[in-house]
Amino acid sequence: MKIKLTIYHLLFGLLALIIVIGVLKATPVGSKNLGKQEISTTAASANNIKELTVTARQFSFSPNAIKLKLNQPVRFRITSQDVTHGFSVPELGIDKIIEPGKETTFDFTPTRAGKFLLLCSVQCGTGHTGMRGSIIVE
Ligand SMILES: [Cu+2]
Repeated sequence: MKIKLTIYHLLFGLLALIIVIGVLKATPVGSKNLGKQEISTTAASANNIKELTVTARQFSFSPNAIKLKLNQPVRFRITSQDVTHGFSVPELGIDKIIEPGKETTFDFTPTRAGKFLLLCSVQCGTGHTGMRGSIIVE
């Protein structure tokens, strides 16, 4: 009888502990506020970044000469007016697929000055190989 009681006590204690942990996890007031702060900080820096809109179509980029400032982050917003294209700058490690009807967005910070070849990396038709441009970092 005495042993049974101890097991029941143990089980009850364990159950109570699980409930307490569950309640603590469900209401992390401090960490929730922290999460919100982090999100707003990201939003603030997101608003400060310079945005560049590029349009791809058969068989060109517009603009086709993109000027960037060294070490200054930019956000590319690229769309296609017709078929799937690529937005590729091999020397800068950029290679994105641009699907029609969908904006492709990515952030990029140029850390090398110079003129870099921009090309379409998706076979998009007869003029594909001529679909080129440049990224100029100064
Ligand atoms: Cu192409």
